[in-house]
Amino acid sequence: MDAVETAKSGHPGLPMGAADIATVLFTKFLKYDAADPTWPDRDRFILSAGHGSMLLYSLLHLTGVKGMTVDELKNFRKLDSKTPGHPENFMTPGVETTTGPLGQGIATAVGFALAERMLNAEYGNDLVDHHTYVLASDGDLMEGISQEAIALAGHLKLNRMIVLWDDNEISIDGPLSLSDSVDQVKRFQACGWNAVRVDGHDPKAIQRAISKAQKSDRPTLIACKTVIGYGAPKKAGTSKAHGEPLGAEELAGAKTALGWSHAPFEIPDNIRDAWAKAGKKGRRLRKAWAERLKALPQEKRAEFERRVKGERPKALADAVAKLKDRLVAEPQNVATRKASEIALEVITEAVPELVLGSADLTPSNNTKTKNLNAISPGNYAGRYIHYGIREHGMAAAINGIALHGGYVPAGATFLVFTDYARPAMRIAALAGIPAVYVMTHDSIGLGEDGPTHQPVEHLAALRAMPKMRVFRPADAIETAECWQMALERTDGPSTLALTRQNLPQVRKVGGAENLSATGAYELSPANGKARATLFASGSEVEIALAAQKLLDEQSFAVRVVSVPSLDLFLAQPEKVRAQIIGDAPIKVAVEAAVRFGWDSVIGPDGIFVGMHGFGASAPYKDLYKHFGITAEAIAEKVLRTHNL
Ligand SMILES: Cc1ncc(C[n+]2csc(CCOP(=O)(O)OP(=O)(O)O)c2C)c(N)n1
Repeated sequence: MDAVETAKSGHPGLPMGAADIATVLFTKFLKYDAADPTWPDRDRFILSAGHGSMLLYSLLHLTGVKGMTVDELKNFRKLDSKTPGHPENFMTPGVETTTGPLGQGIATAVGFALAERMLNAEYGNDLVDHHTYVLASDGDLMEGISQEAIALAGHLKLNRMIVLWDDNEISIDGPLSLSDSVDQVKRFQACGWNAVRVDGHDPKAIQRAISKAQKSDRPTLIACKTVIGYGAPKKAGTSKAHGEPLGAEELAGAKTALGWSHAPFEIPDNIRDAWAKAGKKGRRLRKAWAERLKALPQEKRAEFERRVKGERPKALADAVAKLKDRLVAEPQNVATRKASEIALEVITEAVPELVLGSADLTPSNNTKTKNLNAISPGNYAGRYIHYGIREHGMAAAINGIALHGGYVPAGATFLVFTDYARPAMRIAALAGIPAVYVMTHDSIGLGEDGPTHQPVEHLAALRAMPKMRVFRPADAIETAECWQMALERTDGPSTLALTRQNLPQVRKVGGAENLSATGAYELSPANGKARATLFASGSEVEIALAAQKLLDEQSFAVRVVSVPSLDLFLAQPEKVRAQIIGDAPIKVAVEAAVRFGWDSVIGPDGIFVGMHGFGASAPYKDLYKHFGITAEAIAEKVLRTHNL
């Protein structure tokens, strides 16, 4: 109440209404040690309703997490505080994941709970044995993503996942009855969960429900009936308690009603001591765990530590270099989705923490290599996840798997359906989560499925997302290089845009040097002084090379620059960019997508050969002709511009 009042903004209602639930959880159940909020075998607590952040910050402060001082509470929502408006895992010790967009937390928690079971299957109960608790609000459960999440968790029998629902029947517009009449208990039960109702202000009832949930063979929903803004004389139980400071009068009234006579931010010693004790509750367990880790054979221990720290194995670079040499010796004219599979055959061996999966497009995405076994309900020894047709749920689960630690997750669907996954991909970018998205069928090159399935604006939209890296490799060698960069990246997500259609192998050199690392490089120099530069990505590199040949035949020298990652290229120092862009007077960009973004390379007067609207349904070669993305069209445009 005091922090929200001081900040003059924020959400007091949830922290006040859910304080009883949180107190039972943190003092009686949560396995954690405030002295080490990153201990790998801690229970995870995820505040899905991120707007109630002050509840989480209060808990971190009271239990004694280092750095979470009372001053941080006083600086709630101020620049550079550890107490931003919504929880950010990269700013605040003890915050497991960024939440705020409703539904993301509960869906991310599925990934946490799954990663726990998978790591347990690899390392056993001695090292991995914890729960994932979620505090979710009405809004979390109304969002569509919650359905994908709970259906997946129920199907996989993720019994370490326990959701405490702050069932207060209030949202921003007023009573929930304005817009919702779902029986959530029945919905969760239908999805394979235990679901029970308790009085959310009865600590004993909450305690009994959590105890029972811990013994279940299924995930559990505990619907905790609460009063939003509990204690506030006029605002309790109304939407007025949701998202604004209580105001002096209401705040004073609430303190009286709750029997609290202390000054703002003042915590009496007996209460502080009790919470500090709760914060130390897991210390003995953590120390015993550390002893068990120490007792492991050196190699196994080092591998576990490497994985939970998120360090990549040295074998990755070697494996990719070897593969590239093999591809130079035996060129593969395959779709880049197939090239990705070829790369994954060796990369999955080199990177044991890489976990793949698809939203029901496994045979199209080519993500399941022969050496990977799929996990199934109750059997988590495997590295492949059938996410079902749940792109959004998949992307959020991937965030949770990565944040849990021990794994690098990659999920797949068609590039056009990044729209269905985008809110979770945005969390990955914002929170710096190293997730990989394998997005195949990346243009009109997918052909007959038509414009509903043909992405045109998606590359630009993903490139516009800060910290998202977008790769669009041109052949099998670039695909291997892009996979290497995606996996070596530990500070954010990567999207691999891959073709359905076959492509020739355009790269002639292999070796350890990753030519894609600057995002763009000269693939084919001009035969003489270049009069134009053709920049192309992915499947259009082949077309640019054909145009180069046509122009060469007319004694018009042009160079071709392959651009496997436009955003990475644009992030290079000016000098590097200038050198690769070169000084040929005519600049052409070729990409079977919209122009947005390419002006940074070719300028507003550069020639763009690509898409200017939605695609169409036809065999892909006909589409390339229809939309004018051909070598002839490029050559003709270059010569016309030259002759102007
Ligand atoms: C995806 C998304 N849509 C909208 C919002 C804005 N918003 C924040 S809280 C909230 C609903 C509040 O109701 P509830 O979830 O029941 O929380 P409570 O009022 O109980 O705190 C909304 C619509 C959001 N944070 N995320």
